[in-house]
Amino acid sequence: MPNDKKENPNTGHEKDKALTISRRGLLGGTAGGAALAGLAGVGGLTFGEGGYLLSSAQAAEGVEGAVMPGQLDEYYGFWSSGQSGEVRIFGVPSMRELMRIPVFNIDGARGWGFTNASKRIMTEGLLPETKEFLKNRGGMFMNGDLHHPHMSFTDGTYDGRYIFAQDKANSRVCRIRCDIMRVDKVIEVPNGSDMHGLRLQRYPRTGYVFVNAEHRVPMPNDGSVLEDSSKYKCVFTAIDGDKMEVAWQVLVDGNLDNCDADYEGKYAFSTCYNSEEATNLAGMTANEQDWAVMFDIKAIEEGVKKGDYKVMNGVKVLDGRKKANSPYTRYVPISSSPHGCNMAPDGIHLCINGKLSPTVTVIDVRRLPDLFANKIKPRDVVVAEPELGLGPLHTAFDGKGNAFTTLFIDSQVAKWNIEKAKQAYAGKKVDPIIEKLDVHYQPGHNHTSMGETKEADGKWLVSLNKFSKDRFINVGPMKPENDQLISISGDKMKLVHDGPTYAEPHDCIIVRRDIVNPKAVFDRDDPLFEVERQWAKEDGIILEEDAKVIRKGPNKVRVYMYSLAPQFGLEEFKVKQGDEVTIILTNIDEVDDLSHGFTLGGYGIAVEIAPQETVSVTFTADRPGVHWYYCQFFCHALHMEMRGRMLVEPRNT
Ligand code: RUQ
Ligand code: CUA
Repeated sequence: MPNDKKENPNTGHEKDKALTISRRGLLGGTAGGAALAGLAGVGGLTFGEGGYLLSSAQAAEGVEGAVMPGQLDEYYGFWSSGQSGEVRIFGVPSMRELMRIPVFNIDGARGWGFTNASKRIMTEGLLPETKEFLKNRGGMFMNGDLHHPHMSFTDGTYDGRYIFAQDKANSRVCRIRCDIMRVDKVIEVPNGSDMHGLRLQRYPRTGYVFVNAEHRVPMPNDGSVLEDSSKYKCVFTAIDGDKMEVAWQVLVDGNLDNCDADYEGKYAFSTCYNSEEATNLAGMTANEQDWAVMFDIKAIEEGVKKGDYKVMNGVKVLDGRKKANSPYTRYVPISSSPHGCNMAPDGIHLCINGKLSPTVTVIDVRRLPDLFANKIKPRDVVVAEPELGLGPLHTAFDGKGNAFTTLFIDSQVAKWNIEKAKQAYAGKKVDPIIEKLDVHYQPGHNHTSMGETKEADGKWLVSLNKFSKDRFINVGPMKPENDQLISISGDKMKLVHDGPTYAEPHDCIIVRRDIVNPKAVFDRDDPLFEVERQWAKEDGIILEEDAKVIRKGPNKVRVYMYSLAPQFGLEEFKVKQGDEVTIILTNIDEVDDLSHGFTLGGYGIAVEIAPQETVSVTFTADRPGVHWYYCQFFCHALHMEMRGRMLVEPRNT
């Protein structure tokens, strides 16, 4: 029964016991600390040396790396946010949410979806027909469904350049620059519907961004087909991550779900359900077996070179369907409806998570050349298939030969050993399962520190749980998800932290902090504001010094100003009713953390201007009168005074 409440030692009265410890005990320094040692590890509340109450971290006994207030985390976590459409930056192991990166959403705090740069980024990569569709809808999608954020690789490990993620709702893929933690590219992927699984080429570098169209749609999707399922198609897409253009697509049978790639740059893989190619639930789950699709990257590149493709919507599409008998794909039968697809850091073992089957199927990717050469049968690539529990969705790795699989229905994580699972598959009497730990509740993805790289370090495991139920005080019918942090460095898994999250992290990555080195202030020549630099050049303006209104025509003005705490370059300016006004703002403060904002009252406009950044925003001044603009980020003792007036003069006076 899903959603059953689990009896767990980490909940309930144990916590209350911790709460009844007297304040004197807390203040009692070492003695108190020693007295409390017996309680350590029993709940979210534990005590560090000197009796500090550690509410935000894993101070449980024996767990290294407690993060005290003022201390910095060892890892960056990049969390998806599902329907919220953004990427969130967490500190791990403290599990503190540090920042949000707006991506497919509109963010009124930051001006994402308001500034000219963000509007350009969100729209320029859309397909022509989508642009047409959005014409009378504000020109932009207002929502997204971001599931899978992953960092670019070089030679099998994270390189700190980019994060790529997809949007299932409107079939897009974005790229985030890690040097400034902003999106710089968004493209819509043609010929497929609802981009879901996304993983990256690991070797020699990223390279390709692999993304799966989840839902099969008629091709062409012009409204003439509903019932004829033979016209419904599904594509696997490779995007060139440097150019942010689709490199090629491969037609496949079934519904693609999740994907991954090997450590040698030779193969990519996808789980696939709905081999029935049905359009309703009963149909989709009718077959006992679905499959995982293996893609031969080199063969596909050869095929592209030889011209073995059709161009559809400007993209080269190769035929990798079963009946095409192509050199591009092989279909490995897997029990009905596999979901997660996770490559182990050993570069050998690919784990296909059963979802409706209690098993994880382990494929040895070294056997793939023989499979593609037709020397062995598809199932011959399987080297283990341990039965772990109900609802295996995703698997993470510690880099020491162990795997951690989420069991959605059992509300558990199962730790198991890959080598032992292989022995059991070969007929030996060994149990590959090492330990199971309750999580709260219904885990989807999980992820280990550096776990999808060759530098997997086996320290932390995050379980992204879909339900929180009784873990927090009731906040109404809609409750947060619950992300739990588990220490995996010892012999036993140890749950050390609950982290409530807003809708809805699906996937996350945990990256060593030395790999990620964002800037504290912008470089003045950042490409993000190249357009504004061009305008300034054209208008003879020095962005860092000038505060001026430049009339560009009878109905068009550009207003240049800088911001320097606690003042804008212009305390007032005049425009005419009906003018198209572009305000170009440059924050000349150079101090770390000194962002300003520009909110224009009654005009629905708000933007953020980070130190040394230039942003612009364009609107029509169709409301006459005096309109105050003010800085909405508290920046100075005189922050409230950081404001000015826009006078919009009526047109016919
Ligand atoms: S999927 S809960 Cu959207 Cu990554 Cu598996
Ligand atoms: Cu600038 Cu507040």
